[in-house]
Amino acid sequence: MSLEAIYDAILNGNAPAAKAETQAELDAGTPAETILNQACIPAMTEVGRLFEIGEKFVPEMLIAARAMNAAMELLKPLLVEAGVEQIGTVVIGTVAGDLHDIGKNLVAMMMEGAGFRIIDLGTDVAPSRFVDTVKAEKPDIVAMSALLTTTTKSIISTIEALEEAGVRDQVKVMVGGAPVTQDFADKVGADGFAPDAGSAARKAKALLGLAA
Ligand code: B1M
Repeated sequence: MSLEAIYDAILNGNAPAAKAETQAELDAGTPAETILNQACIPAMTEVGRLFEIGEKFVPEMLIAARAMNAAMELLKPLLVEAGVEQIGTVVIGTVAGDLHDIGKNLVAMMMEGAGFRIIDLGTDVAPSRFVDTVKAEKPDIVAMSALLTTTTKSIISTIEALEEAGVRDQVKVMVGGAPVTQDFADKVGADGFAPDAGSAARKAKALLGLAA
């Protein structure tokens, strides 16, 4: 039992071990946030590095992601404070063409923990779905995640769709994901950007004028 064992289990795509080691670490009193930041996220980062240099392939990335999700099932209830007062509504999704959802799920979780009601549209979310949900649910924030350089274009088309539907001014738009930068956010006219899940929750509160 150790953070290293969780790291190894995710890196090797061993979901049962990832779950068992995470539970053992929690039972030993290690905070959920420590497990997330010192084992789970570094393991997925290493998976990405190995993919980049051709030492891991897509199926291995997928089973590593499943192992990460197995650990996250245990961590989520602890990261999200129970019964916090709702401070606003966030519609979140991974943009059209993009199936990555681990980072988006973490952002949603941290925002939920900060007190937001979350409407999670999932992955590969078409601009029209964001628009329809804004009209139906009147959220305070639309949060878009993109993990592929190619799908950052979907952020632009979603903002355009919100403008065309006449609802862009009714919401704050937040963007993030590995290829997204503050500079990109400024260029596409987003209201906010955050580099990671913790700062995304703080940014969401700041956009609504609430203390972070
Ligand atoms: Co993909 N993939 N993938 N992949 N994958 C990347 C993103 C890649 C960088 C790997 C690489 O080349 N090194 C690369 C993208 C290159 C690029 O475009 N620049 C890549 C590729 C190429 C692909 C495919 C095209 C591979 C192929 O089929 N040839 C394919 C595309 C499929 C598609 O989407 N249409 C693909 C598929 C997959 C899997 C399905 C196998 C799997 C996803 C499983 C899943 O998500 N359920 C997968 C995985 C696991 C990865 C890596 C290894 C890990 C991503 C991850 O979960 N990171 C990734 C390499 C890497 O990132 N190192 C890679 C951990 C997560 C916690 O971080 O998502 O960055 P991240 O989220 C962070 C921040 O970015 C931020 O907060 C999060 C938490 O701190 N954040 C926000 C995210 N959203 C935010 C929103 C905000 C604010 C902050 O406000 C709204």
